[in-house]
Amino acid sequence: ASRELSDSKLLLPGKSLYQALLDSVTLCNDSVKLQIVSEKNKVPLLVEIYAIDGNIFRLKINEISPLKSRYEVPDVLIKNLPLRGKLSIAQKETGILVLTCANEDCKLHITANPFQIELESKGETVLSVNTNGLLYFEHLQPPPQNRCDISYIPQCSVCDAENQEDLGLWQEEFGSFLDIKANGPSSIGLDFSLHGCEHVYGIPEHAETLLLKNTSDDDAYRLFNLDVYGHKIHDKMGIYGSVPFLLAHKPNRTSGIFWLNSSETVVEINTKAHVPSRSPPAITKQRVVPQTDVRWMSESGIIDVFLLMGPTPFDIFKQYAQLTGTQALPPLFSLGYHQCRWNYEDEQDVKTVDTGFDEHDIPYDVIWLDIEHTEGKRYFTWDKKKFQHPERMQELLKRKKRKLVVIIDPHIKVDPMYALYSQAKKKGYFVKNRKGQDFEGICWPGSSSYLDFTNPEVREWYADQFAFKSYKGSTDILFVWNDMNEPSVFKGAELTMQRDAVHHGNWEHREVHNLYGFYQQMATAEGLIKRSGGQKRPFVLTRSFFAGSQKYGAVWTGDNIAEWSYLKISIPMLLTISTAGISFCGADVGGFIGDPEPELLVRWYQAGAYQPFFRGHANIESKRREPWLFGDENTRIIREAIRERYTLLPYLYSLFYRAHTTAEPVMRPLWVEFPKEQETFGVEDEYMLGNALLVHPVIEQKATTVNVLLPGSDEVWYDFRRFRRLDYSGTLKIPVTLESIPVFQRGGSVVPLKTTVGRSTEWMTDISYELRVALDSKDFAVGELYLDDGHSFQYLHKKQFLHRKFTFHKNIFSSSCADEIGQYHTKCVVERVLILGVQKQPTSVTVSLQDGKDKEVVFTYDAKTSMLTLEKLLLNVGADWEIHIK
Ligand code: NBV
Repeated sequence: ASRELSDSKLLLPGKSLYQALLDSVTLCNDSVKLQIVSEKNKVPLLVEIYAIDGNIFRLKINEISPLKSRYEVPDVLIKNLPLRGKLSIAQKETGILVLTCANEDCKLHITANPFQIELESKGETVLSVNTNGLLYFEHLQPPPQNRCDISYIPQCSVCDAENQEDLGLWQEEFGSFLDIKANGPSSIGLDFSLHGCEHVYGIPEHAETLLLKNTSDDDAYRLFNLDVYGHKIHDKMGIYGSVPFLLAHKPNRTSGIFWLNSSETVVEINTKAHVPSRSPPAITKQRVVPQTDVRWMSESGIIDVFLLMGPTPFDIFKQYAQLTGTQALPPLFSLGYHQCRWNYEDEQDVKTVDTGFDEHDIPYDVIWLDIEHTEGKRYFTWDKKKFQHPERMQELLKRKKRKLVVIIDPHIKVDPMYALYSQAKKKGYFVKNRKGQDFEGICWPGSSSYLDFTNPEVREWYADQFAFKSYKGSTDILFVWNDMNEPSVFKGAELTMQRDAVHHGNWEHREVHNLYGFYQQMATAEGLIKRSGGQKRPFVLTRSFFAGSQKYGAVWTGDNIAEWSYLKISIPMLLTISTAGISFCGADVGGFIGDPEPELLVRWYQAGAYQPFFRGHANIESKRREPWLFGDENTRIIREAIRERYTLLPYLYSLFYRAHTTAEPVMRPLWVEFPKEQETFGVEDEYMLGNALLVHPVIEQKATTVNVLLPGSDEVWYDFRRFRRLDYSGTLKIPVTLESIPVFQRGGSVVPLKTTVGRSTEWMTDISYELRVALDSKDFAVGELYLDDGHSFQYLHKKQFLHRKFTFHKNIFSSSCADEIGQYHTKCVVERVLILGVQKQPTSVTVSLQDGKDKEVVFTYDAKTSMLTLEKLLLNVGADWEIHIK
């Protein structure tokens, strides 16, 4: 961590140095402004408070007149945040100011000395700011005298000797690297107290537990995007991506803190847990109300923080999405299985692997090409020996209704003969070093320069590179993978770009570091949309990400290892990424580095089949591991897992539609669905897929049983495969074999499935549906199905989609329209309905259709499992109908 950040640790909790000048309060149209001043340096800061629609407050703190403007993160927030309207003064006395906002039962108490803010909602203090007095703000100062000696820094006119003695604050050494800070020390920090909370989550990306840990005796969580090959587990140093969003939960409220800053950030957590007290608290002075204090510190920028008031977990997801956007709706194919390795060697290899899937009757949608497919790691090109006819190869895949993904990294080989390089060079599109020359670092192609994606003009130009006429050999089934975009710079300090490199607008790299990958994925996604004339949804996988990356595609967890512990940690990692707004996420199935033993590989496929992004991937040094290479039995079990994934696609796609429209994470921690059940708060070995399925992947070697927590005392759960009703809630020991994927359906839900699978998603368009109805204790169930053409934007522009609702109530199972606006014609039918939890054998089952006609339905009833099966239904999936059970 940078020196300021570690120095600031010396600031221990205490009385804040800052005082609010309540006389300076001004009420504006959309905000309240006031000044605060530090006792120590007397530099006044401007505080702005905004109330944003949907129970969100924004707090901005900046210098009133900085020497230069300080970086404010652009392009992450959705444009035109809906402001809730005026905040008004409810009370103003000496030293205290109370603000209320229209329509909401919210109050802000601002104390002058020390400066603190307390947020109250419906009479409850939810969160307070600067309670530990840790607000700090290094205001910009003129460079010290002796620094003027450095030849390329323009001679400074004003030098404030007093505060400028320490040249070390203006430059730092990292091994052989010298980081010269153009603006000098500029770090910021603030603390928050979350009242009543001892469970906090979020701030990916770390290979860490779901619940954030106390950092008092350990490292703070660091948010700094880095390429960490085989990253360690339980390490807080920070890996490829970062989302500075933290969620806090207690049984009656979820709240959130979104710290909008893209420079290196560290987060300290201090949880004071609930201490049960035998005597009244006043006597024992024991803490009966838990609290978590969170302290954020960033290397530079301004304090710009959003306080999300919930109160439910789903309100928090909506509020966060209101700020940063929702998950892009993925093209359907990208929810299928992806086959990747570094590298599929040549056209013949691609063809053989592709055929292998058919020969072994395993569905898959996409084959991937890693860096070796290019001419000397020049992206947008093909190795002419290995890939002589890329178009022909894609034509072949297209005929099989499959796709190709190729890797495109952000570093560009320094080679005047490489058109992309020479053009970018001429146009000045590379990041510069502090001397104003193109920054050069070592990466795969050798000496490389890095495109400055923070520049909108560069993004536009880059997007144009994906046009079919520019990107030779690309076709409309080719999609993209952005790797190494932390950015990774071999031999760089911490394997990344120097912080004093310079971007568009003269901003130093330190300011924008965590945004680099975000911008590359944005430009790539725009390129893919553009090349299709705005018609087709893109698919872009990125390794580095930031808040808002969900708008541009998918992320994966990078270079994990083929070991059981990495399979295990992938679950909390994906849950954390999901709750931070990025639903489309996955981990390399099998583990990227090393060679998984067959049992581990099988278990990883089973886990991956029930996770949002499902890709097998392997390192260049790893042995080949296509799913059929481990003997018939393992092939059969892997085939089953992948096929299960494909039958589940209607449910998964519907979940993605929900993530896209209402910001509900696809993969969710148990506590999100059971916010009042304390025993769920720390669960990270199982999760909910939507609100209907509980998944507990087997992640232990040679497991013969798993302990599954089935939460909720009035919930009913069913074994998803064996249909058995589990009249039990609490922890259940379930026997497992190598074939088992413990999945449970929640009573009260309807899960839409396909009755069989095809060779890829596109082969499955006309395959009929099965509806899996699981009754709750009141014999009720509800669920939905979303469908559209699977690849275009017509669902948006022309409302070409179907959104159906299925309800089981009073022995009638009905299909109705969930959204009248959507129109989509399909011949596809519901063929089978399985109803789980039917207490007695019906005497008759009839179906009534829209035309008023009734028809008998053939049914079977299994008393042992209480399952009613209705078959050969042939009910159009877009039509209204009712099935009466008597
Ligand atoms: O492009 C090669 C690999 C890629 O396969 C992997 O998925 C990335 O995470 N890439 C990293 C660079 C090399 C890693 C040693």
